[in-house]
Amino acid sequence: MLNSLLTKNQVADFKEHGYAVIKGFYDCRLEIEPIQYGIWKILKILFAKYHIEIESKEFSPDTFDYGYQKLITVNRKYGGEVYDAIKQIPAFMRLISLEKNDQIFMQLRNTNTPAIAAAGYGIRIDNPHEEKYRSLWHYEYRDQLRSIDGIVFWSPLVSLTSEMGPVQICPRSHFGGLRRSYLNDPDNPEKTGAYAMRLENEEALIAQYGIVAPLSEPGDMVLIDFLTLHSSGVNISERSRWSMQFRYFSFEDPSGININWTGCVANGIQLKDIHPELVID
Ligand SMILES: O=C(O)CCC(=O)C(=O)O
Ligand SMILES: [Fe+2]
Repeated sequence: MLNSLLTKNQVADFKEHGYAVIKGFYDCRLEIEPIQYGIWKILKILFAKYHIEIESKEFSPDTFDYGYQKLITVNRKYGGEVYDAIKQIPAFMRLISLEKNDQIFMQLRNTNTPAIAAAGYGIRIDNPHEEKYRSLWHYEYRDQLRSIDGIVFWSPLVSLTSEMGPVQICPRSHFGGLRRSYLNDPDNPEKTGAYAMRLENEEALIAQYGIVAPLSEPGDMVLIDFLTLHSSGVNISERSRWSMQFRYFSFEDPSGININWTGCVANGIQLKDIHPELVID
């Protein structure tokens, strides 16, 4: 028997729009703060390691990233070290595998075989005015594979403002199915690998569906269907946009069984090896 965590309306809303915002899904004090605290401690270690003078401040969930802007101003590479480290915080791994995530996935996909995409989880740090790692328009299956019936779980660690460039979503675009992409993006030569892929007819698709960019705060969760078009907004604020993402899919959908639930970038696999028909070279 499946527990129903979402209301009928929330389920219908997700199915109709290809995304949904669930307010207050996580308990900030019990489930989110330990992650923010873990980041705060890692930052302290790096400030000491690199002799960066930061006024010492008690931990507070609102300012857990205090000093991070200074750290990356000294050397942007230190930001990469933070990025690689923080996905290994135990409290983050616990959040990913909370039973209520399984339950919400089972309810939305009407399945009892949920899976968590291996290496498909992390904590993004979208720095102000930085283009290189910004995600261009994509649908998640293209970049993650595993199975078409997947869902992205996206949850912020800071209260988002529109200046921070919240994720942009094309409502109802999941009805359009699998779409083709160019491998390279001549407009963004600094982007490489999966970051460089560019959706075919991107401009026309965005015009067709329109864009929403829901604001959310710690504890909230944005669910995004694996076929829904979405991209990173542009962060024009003064603070980095810290957000967690992980992906669930089901073991029983034929699309996943057919490709042995293989991952894409995370498995060192290229989209064209699995779906040559989706790639324009
Ligand atoms: O947070 C972002 O800017 C992009 C997120 C995204 O594409 C995802 O979580 O799948
Ligand atoms: Fe995505």
